[in-house]
Amino acid sequence: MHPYLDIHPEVQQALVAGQPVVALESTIISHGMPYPKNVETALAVEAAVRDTGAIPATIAIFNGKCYAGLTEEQIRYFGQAENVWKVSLRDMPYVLSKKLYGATTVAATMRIASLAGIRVFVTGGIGGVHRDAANSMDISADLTEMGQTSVAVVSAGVKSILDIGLTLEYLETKGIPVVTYGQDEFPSFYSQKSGFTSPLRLDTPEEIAALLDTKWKMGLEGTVLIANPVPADREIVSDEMEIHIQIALSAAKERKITGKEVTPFLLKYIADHTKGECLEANIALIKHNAKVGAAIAVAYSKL
Ligand code: PSU
Ligand code: MN
Repeated sequence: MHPYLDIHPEVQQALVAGQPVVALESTIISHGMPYPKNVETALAVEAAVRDTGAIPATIAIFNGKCYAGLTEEQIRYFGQAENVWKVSLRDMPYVLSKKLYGATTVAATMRIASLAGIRVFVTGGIGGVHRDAANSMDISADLTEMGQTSVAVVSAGVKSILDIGLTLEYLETKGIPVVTYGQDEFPSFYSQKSGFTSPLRLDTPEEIAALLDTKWKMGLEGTVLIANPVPADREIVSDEMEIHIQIALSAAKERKITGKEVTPFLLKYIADHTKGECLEANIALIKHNAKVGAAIAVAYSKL
């Protein structure tokens, strides 16, 4: 076992037996959603993974170790504690060596999932190329990590707080296949539409599992981004979202928010100013992603 890794016994057992396991991130719990909805959602997402026949492994850092698989009590802690770091790759050595509490982003969760031998990871939204990145150079470490670590990422597409077009260009540069599940258009998190055609489309978990298997057997390291559109009855149309996003972006600029604070600030600002419908969409889409991701993990485990 890796000296900085602690795998939950149930997860370890599943991995040894070749059973499907789905990794889940913790930044969404500690920094992406308000309490108590964050804890309810994290537990519901784990349940959705189980219902679909896979074992969930929520990933976080504490006690100087990376944990793959948390207890309910630990998830509750991460949902309420004030002292939890948002940990991307850059923060990992500091938070580990100082034995602090760290909630892992997409990038850090992928790296830990990979160390543990987990091949499928489910989240809500990934980080990407920010609007105005030409000036701010704000490009999430999620994208560079996705170029090198071989863990599939299931998300609801790319949130339009980011520049979706530039994010798709960056994914292409990194050699990352982008597959939309069941439709031609790439989704934009709250909305099924984004105005961009998805580079690829597949309609079944089995076809996606075959793509993963082929990619990795070819020695093509890195992720496949699987974009799963938000359920139709929870969708918020892009024009309506754009108004909220513009206001949130101006607020961030006015308050001189920079670096790792940008994404959590925008997410919280939008959630606080939209009377809960964005939060409800967020919860619905991540549960939906959990089901699709678990079905992909099940199909992949049979290959
Ligand atoms: N987008 C969301 N919800 C989230 C995040 C992004 O819709 O919770 C979180 C994820 O953990 C993602 C991180 O990995 O924000 C990206 O942060 P940054 O942009 O600082 O790399
Ligand atoms: Mn950033």
